[in-house]
Amino acid sequence: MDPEIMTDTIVHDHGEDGIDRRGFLKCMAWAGTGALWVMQSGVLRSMPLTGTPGDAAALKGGLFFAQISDSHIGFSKEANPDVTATLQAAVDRLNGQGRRPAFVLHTGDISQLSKPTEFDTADQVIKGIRTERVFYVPGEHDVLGDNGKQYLARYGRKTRGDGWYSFDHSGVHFVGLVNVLNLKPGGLGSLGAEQVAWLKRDLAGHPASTPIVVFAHVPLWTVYPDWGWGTDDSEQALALLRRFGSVTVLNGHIHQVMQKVEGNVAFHTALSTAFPQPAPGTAPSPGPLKVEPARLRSLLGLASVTYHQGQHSLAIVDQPLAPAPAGMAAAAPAGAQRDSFAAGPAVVGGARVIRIDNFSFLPPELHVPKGGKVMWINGDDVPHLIVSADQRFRPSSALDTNDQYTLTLEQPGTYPYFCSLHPKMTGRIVVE
Ligand SMILES: [Cu+2]
Repeated sequence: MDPEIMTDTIVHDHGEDGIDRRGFLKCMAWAGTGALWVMQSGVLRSMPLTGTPGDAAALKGGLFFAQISDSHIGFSKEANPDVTATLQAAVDRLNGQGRRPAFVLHTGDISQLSKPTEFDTADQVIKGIRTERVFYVPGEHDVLGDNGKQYLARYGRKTRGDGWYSFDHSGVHFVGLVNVLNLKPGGLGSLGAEQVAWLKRDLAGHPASTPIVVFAHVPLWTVYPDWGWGTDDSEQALALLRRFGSVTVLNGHIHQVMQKVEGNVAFHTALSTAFPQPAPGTAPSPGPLKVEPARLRSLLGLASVTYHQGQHSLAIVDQPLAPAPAGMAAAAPAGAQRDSFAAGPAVVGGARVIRIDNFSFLPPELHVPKGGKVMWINGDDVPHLIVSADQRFRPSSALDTNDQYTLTLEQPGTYPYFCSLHPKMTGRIVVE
């Protein structure tokens, strides 16, 4: 392996915020071309997938499983009008690679709006994967409006608490965690004390030599807090994992490949099968990224993971649905300019309007007279859900694009609120 390539693609965390953006971008460029990542004794090594017999050998033998993420069935906006077709393409890619995965992990956002028909469609397509079993953890899109009840009934039978669980396969201990429920205003993803306590008990019986794979929807490392890409209490979980010699953390949510190694813990986030999102900080907000149609499938994909017993290593191969078209870079570009949604009328039907644009409430603080009407209008391509931070008004349902929620506030005072899907989004209403 070219030592220069190794140096370029190893990402170490030296910054206080846990981000090495330069390293990320290099990793992403590699991932788009298909790269083989090998974790050995806490060191992540990579090489481009060349299609040579050496690659085939690396994928042969041992435990082989796959990760699919963020299928968002039900999404139909410009960034990808047919997410069912691209999920199907991911299934075909998996079925076509000559080796059956022992099982598949789906790391959440199965659906766009938690609609039964969306879950049904996803199930239909995923049923086509030639594998023994599919294990799920929920994304925030899968628990809309019912705190995950429907998700649990469909995918969480025999799990604990809000849907966490563990299982063993080929000497590897797998732990599925839930970090999209009971989120706090201004915060990130959250595991909660009950789940962390369960994790402690779950790991207690395993010797440090057991390879551990943890999977959850929102990254369990701080990728980009401004966009909510992290988990508030992940450190408590990671503290329990540090004594193990080999820990691999698989996440979704951010719709792009990023990785980091910290001691014996290797973090890896997967591509989406639905749409890409901008690289951290390159756009006003996260959300579906529209790219040239010819490029879309090169930015979507899945991950295959191989573990060789006794070698103490997991190899992760990111597999885009298609190669990048010639002359086009594989890494996600900066977000395209959008029309500003914020410049609409301030009053609609007698209600004062709060516009939701690029994951922000505009204005962030709205003053209304006693008994005044307030209306939120969602201008984003993603759903948002308005919740009173102190339970003083009824939450909205999930607001899709252009949906509105109207409320009349009788009591004078300050009403802080937030989006329960993206708790970084906060605002307040002052009733005078
Ligand atoms: Cu939101």
